[in-house]
Amino acid sequence: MLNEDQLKKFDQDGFLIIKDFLTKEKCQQLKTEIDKVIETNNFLEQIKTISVFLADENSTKAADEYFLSSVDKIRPFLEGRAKEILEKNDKSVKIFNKIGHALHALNPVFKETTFDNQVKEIFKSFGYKKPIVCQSMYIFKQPFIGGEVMPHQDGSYLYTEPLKVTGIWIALEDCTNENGCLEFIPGSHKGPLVTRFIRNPNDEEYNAGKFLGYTNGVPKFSYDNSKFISAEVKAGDAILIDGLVVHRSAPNLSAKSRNIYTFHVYDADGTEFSKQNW
Ligand SMILES: O=C(O)CCC(=O)C(=O)O
Repeated sequence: MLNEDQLKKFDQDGFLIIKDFLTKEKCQQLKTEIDKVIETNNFLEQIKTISVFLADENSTKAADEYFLSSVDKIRPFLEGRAKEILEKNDKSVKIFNKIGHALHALNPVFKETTFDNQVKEIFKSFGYKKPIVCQSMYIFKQPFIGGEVMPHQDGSYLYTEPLKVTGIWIALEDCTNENGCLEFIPGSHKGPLVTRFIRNPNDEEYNAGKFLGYTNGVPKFSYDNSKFISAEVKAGDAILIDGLVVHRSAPNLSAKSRNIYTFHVYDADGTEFSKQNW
């Protein structure tokens, strides 16, 4: 269970670091498992035939379809520079950006971590009565080419009415300013949800392939850069993330990867998961 000080800090900042959430051995086990997932699913071969290079701001019909249908699958997504690297046939550069979005449901090792007792205790502390895991991601932040994650609120993508969504983000490697640790605007969860990312309600546009869009513009441009603070953490530490707190991560230009596992949870008791969500 979270203690009173931790709950107070979470309420004040909108995020909370929990030291030593996983052992170093467990972190290694998850890293080894993701390598197995890539290998056994033949992802490196698969991506040569899938001409989908997902880039948030450059969404195409095929990329949207690939993304939308990944909700109940274990699927690779590529770094923005992957195409260029594949074309050069440079095997030394790792190109997976993330694997999503159902490791928690389909892979026994990730399932065990996600539904662990200490996770259940955290959601009890937050007063969740019927916690539901709605997505999970393994994010690599590869050396040199790891892409930025633009400033956002998770509630924009995983909206419930009323909003009750929390992310658990677990560092599997040391995360620093050099390799693109998370950055937050403390207290920003007290503010409103700035925009939502929804399925296009206009049938004509939807049928023409414009599947997704923001209700109030791309969040990237909505925040004051000077307000962000870094949350550097060690391998095994976790960060709890309120659905409204503004956070981001910079590109990784360093030689060290920044692997993490994250999943998001909402309370199905007393809230409704929006049908407009991706
Ligand atoms: O790992 C990152 O850089 C971003 C992850 C994130 O924004 C999230 O899990 O909500």
